[in-house]
Amino acid sequence: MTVESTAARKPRRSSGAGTKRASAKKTPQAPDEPQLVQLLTPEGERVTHPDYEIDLTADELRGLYRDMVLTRRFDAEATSLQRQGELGLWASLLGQEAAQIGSGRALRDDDYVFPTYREHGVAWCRGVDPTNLLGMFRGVNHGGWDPNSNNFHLYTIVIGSQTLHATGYAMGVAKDGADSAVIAYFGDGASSQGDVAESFTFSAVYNAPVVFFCQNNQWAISEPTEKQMRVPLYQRAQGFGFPGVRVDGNDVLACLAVTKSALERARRGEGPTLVEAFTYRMGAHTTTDDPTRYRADEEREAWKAKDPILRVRTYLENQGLADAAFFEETEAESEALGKRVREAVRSMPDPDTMAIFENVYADGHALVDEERAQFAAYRASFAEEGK
Ligand SMILES: Cc1ncc(C[n+]2csc(CCOP(=O)(O)OP(=O)(O)O)c2C)c(N)n1
Ligand SMILES: [Mg+2]
Repeated sequence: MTVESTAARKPRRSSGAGTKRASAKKTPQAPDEPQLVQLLTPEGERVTHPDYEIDLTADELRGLYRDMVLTRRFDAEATSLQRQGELGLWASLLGQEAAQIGSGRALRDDDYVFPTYREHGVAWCRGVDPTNLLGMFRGVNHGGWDPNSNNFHLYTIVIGSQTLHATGYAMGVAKDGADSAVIAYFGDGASSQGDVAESFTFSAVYNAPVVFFCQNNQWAISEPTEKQMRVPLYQRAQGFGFPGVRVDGNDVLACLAVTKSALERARRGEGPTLVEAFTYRMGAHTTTDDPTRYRADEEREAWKAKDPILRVRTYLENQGLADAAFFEETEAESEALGKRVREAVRSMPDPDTMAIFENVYADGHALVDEERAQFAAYRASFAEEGK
């Protein structure tokens, strides 16, 4: 069944700098709101779709639930660690668990992922140890994992640029004659970047095996989607000559089914697909942001009713696919994960301050040498002052 989007429409931002709170005015549902693919309703009811079906075992369903719970717990721990001064910054994925776990679990080991900075759930699916995600946010390294060990590229902060990396990589995959696929994650805000438009063009004309997975979480920091687009995001693909589909980004089953289908299309050599996962950023943009300054509490509340984890739990319970012991075990496991992450972050050693100059160029560079010497002299000046 294809259902009408029930997304709450954002109230317009109130004008005037320094306005404390956006008005709570609710805009009624637009009649031409595009349709989205859904397989599990917010009430935990299983529905069907003519183009996307998925048949999962009870074990697999419980696995998706567990993935989402553990990812959410990890994310909450990281937010707390930032508040305690253990991390410099954190970008929470709260609310986007289904989009990330659904798409992440659709991937094969030999597929390659190009994430942004918020893809903690996808990293989890790739087998990247969650503690490795935190080094960069603590400022002790530039990315704590080897991208090629898990086919999961380093987090990319430069908005949209990873879509070009993914496109180039996918063109290489096709030239190698491999049947693996590539997935690029990006946000609604990123979709306005020239890099994204360029990667759409190149991937279309070169038939690159890439899936563009856009998590439309409704906000790009304080900019709402009305400031990014005049047509629904997934429809942009049409102008580039490849299909676009909007999926309920809070429905892990639909995200899994739609991403699988897009990846298979890429493997068959039929080129790129744009998947728009319609979801919501429940938290702040990052820990430096205060969303109460630009969005209404009512909007967040409306999305809370579409929680991605709760609907799976309801489904598992109603269908008798999981018992109380399973939920207790998952809870205990998530507490243990929180503890492990906490301890790992606190015991991360400080890097040598001179290490920042290493690995800038493979063969070194005179300018970097000069900067290294300057910085060494600067540091030494403190020691001299202290004498
Ligand atoms: C090229 C570039 N411009 C601006 C920024 C600053 N910036 C960081 S996050 C962000 C918003 C991104 O929004 P979206 O793509 O919707 O992703 P989300 O954070 O919502 O997941 C911006 C503008 C940046 N990092 N890179
Ligand atoms: Mg966004």
